[in-house]
Amino acid sequence: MEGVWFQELQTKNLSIGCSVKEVLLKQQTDFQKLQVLDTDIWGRMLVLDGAIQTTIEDEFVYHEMITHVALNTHPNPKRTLIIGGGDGGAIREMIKHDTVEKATLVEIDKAVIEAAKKYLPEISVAIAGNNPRVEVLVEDGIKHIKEKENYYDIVIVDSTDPVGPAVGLFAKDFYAAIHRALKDDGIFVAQTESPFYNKDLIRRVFKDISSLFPITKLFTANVPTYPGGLWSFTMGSKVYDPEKLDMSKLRKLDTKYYTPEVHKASFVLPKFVGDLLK
Ligand code: AG3
Repeated sequence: MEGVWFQELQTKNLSIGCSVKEVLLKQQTDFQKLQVLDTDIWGRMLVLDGAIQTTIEDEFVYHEMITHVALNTHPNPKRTLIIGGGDGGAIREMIKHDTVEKATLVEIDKAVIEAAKKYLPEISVAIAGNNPRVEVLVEDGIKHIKEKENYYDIVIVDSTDPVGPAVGLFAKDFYAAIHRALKDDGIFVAQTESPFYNKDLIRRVFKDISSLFPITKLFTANVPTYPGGLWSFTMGSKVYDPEKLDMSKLRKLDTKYYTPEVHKASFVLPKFVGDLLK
């Protein structure tokens, strides 16, 4: 191993590493430790509290899947919200849907937004310009959601891991507040970590969301830079079933990972993942 390497300790006993060309930013924000590294294998990479959040090479998988599965399940999503996601990747995907009139991003850490604008322009493109359909708020997502009722068509939680500042974003009372903030046919999606290394979390979150939403489903995608590679998302929907759609009617989108077939297939779970939900 030569030169400078970055290493994320993914679990107590496992790490993932890559060689680093350049350290672009290293900063302690009011909320977390923030790094932007230029890596040989994945290009520029955003790291928060030591955990890889997104990289230029593989960001499309996560950002397309956390948004399009929900938005394409809704026939007419107009008012949409992302909690977290200060890098801008999810909202960039969201506004690919022409139905969306106002897409709001609520990020608690302004420094993440600023770092993304400066070092990850491909990802932050939608929050960097003055797009009239995009609203960026620097505030606590939990507080924001508690103030809304019967308001959003879609709520997406694009959080960090369930440690430190993000713990409250995996709590049942937060999910209940999201349920209230959604319209009668609203849809909610949260990133819910690795089926290999976060089994208890996935079980617990699925149970909590099922107790609130009549239709609760888990879907997966492959993100090479996240622990285990296989990543989970949990959806709560009040009316629309993401598996009972006329696939030929889905909105056509310019994407690299998401297709109507991938939408459908993402709900087909490996047995050990399906078993977590029983
Ligand atoms: N949010 C989920 C990142 C989780 C990765 N965990 C880890 N590397 N230990 C990503 C934010 C991208 N918008």
